[in-house]
Amino acid sequence: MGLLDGKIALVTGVANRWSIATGIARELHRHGASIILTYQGERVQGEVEKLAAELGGHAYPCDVSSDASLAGLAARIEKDHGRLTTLVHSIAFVNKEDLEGKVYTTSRAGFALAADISAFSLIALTNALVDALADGSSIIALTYFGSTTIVPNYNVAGIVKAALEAIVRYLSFDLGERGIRVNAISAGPISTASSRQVRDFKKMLDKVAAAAPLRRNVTPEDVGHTAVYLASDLSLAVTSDIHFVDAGYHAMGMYPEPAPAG
Ligand code: 0WD
Repeated sequence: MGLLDGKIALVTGVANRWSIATGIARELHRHGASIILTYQGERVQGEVEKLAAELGGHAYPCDVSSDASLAGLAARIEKDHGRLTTLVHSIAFVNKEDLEGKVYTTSRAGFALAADISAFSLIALTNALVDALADGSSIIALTYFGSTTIVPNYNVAGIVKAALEAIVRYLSFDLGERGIRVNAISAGPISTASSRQVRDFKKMLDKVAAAAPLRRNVTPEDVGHTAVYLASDLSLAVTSDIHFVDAGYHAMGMYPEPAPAG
């Protein structure tokens, strides 16, 4: 018996095998869930279809910046599956120039784009799929510590993650009467196509591995394990929460001195 037997999970945000969503989809599947993946466009379609085939699942197009695309996804889900029990939002986008320099140089258009794709999309995706979600379902979003703290170079990405976390809380209230839980996983830094856009990302990885209580970085698989818990009936009373999977880094108030050379 798998922990997620009978669950039907829609996982967004797979771009390639390094994506956090890939680790989540693999772990949900390993514990018994049926997997439906979405891909943003033709650029990533092949990789996503490959993973879907490997997991015995399905892959459908969905660009969260398009209402027509979201409606198309909802229609496919209704026709092919009838219902969902798990929805994973693992999507973010910020213009590269807005991940450098000063926050006050962020353009109006750059801010709007980042907010639309990285935060509003959770509202849009939920609205599109709310009728497909069974009572007692679980919605899981991906966030980062730069939402509530200053992480140099994360800039507008952190600002819109703050909005995403607020959306998690408000959605949890809206959907709570149906027993639908809404939580976010705040992952530590992981090397992916998106995160490598952040200047000095490699240094961030090294700092976390040196300073975190567990003295290591985390992996998409680590995030997947927590997603299994949040998707399962073990977390039926857990909602509105930001759940850290960052080797404990968020709890540090001061960082240890680096070991002396030699
Ligand atoms: O250190 C990290 N990697 C962390 C990531 C630490 C903590 C949180 N996160 C978050 C990200 O902010 C994001 O919300 O995890 C989520 C997944 O990010 P990832 O796995 O690091 O990045 P990546 O593999 O690039 O997947 C993000 C995907 C896009 O990938 P590309 O590389 O093609 O931009 O988000 C998808 C797309 O597949 N995406 C969209 N999907 C649908 N519609 C859209 C869109 N308009 N835009 C981007």
